[in-house]
Amino acid sequence: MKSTLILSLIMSGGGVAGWEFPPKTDYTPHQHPMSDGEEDVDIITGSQFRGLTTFGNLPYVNCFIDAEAETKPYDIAILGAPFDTSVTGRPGARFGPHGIRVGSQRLGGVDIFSGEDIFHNDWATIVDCGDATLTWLDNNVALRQLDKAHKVASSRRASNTTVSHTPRILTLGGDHTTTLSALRSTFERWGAVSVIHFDSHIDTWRPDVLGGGISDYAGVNHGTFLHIAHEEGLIRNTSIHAGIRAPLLHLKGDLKNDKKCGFDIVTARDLDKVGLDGIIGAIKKRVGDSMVYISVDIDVLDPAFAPATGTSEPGGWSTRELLTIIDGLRGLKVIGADIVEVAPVYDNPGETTILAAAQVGLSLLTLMVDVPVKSIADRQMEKKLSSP
Ligand SMILES: *[C@@H]1O[C@H](CO)[C@@H](O)[C@H](O)[C@H]1NC(C)=O
Ligand SMILES: *[C@@H]1O[C@H](CO)[C@@H](O)[C@H](O)[C@H]1NC(C)=O
Ligand SMILES: [Mn+2]
Repeated sequence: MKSTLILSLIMSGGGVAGWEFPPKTDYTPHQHPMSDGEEDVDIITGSQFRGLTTFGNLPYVNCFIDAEAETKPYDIAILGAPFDTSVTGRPGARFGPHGIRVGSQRLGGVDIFSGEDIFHNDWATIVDCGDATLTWLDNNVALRQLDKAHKVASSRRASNTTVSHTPRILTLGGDHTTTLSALRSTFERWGAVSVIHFDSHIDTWRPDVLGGGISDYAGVNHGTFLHIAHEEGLIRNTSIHAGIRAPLLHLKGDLKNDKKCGFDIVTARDLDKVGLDGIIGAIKKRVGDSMVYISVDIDVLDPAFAPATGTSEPGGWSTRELLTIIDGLRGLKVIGADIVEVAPVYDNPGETTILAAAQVGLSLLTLMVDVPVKSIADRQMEKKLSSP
């Protein structure tokens, strides 16, 4: 206990402006027995409710300040993207990162299904970078800020360089437009990847079909970002949507365009026909052994399980079904992921949506810890080392 305190004092004395969250690396949800002496009264460890609210009580690192990020390297980082001004339905997802962190406070311990304790794994340092600074007045500027936040956070030298030099990021949205910035960044680090897109909507609408009729500015939104990602060459034509059920704007045009963007579709009701293993199998078959980015729009869940979102569509999957499907994707090379469209103001007193979103986050982190992935930088470095 004492050594942790001293270490944190040394670390916070590095001349970095600003303030420091309490160290939480020794986090454990268990209560410790204490003796009567003042010396032994524990005010550092042993509570899931202490300190300020990071994802799963992970340590906070300001990944955007060089002096701080360079002294506290990480392999996987949580990054909040508080942005919701490109939505077609209810706003409110700018508070998603905060909500998901609140829902994550009791995460941790040994997973009863896998036997793993992901926050105490044997190689990866996982941290919470806090939120990117995003203006709420201009979407173009905000996306440029988010592009940069992703590029900077993923450019840091990783903690365990024997595994990879490139940290991976789990983003907490934000409306779904925020995924575009993540994909621009992953393209630089890993190249074009397959996208596994959990959503009730296809989100590949052409900007001139959805919003672009009004202005170019309006054409960049949470229903067109996957089309833009395709046009920018960021994603492979081995991508797949899962959980689709929302209406289309044009039956033939939308589906043809969706295929052109590289997507195949698993609908919400396919689950009734092929079962969970069938869905998992279809996703795995589609992406093959390519590198994947997993994007989870919380509206893939039925509104009964995730009322707190902007464009709810009845008839979706349950939380348990979604978790089983994501956990079934073990073995895939996940280079990044996100959970988006969580708008906590519509949640209920039981916090149904933010608890589900946090649990999905844990499953995504588990996929990332389970399978390390070599980045372009890693391959270049290996090449340099092997050539005389
Ligand atoms: C780095 O990862 C390797 C491979 O998983 C592991 O053996 C090693 O203990 C890790 N190093 C640290 C400092 O965690
Ligand atoms: C997918 O892309 C590859 C090259 O990246 C190309 O060879 C293939 O024809 C494409 N498939 C479809 C269906 O567009
Ligand atoms: Mn979406």
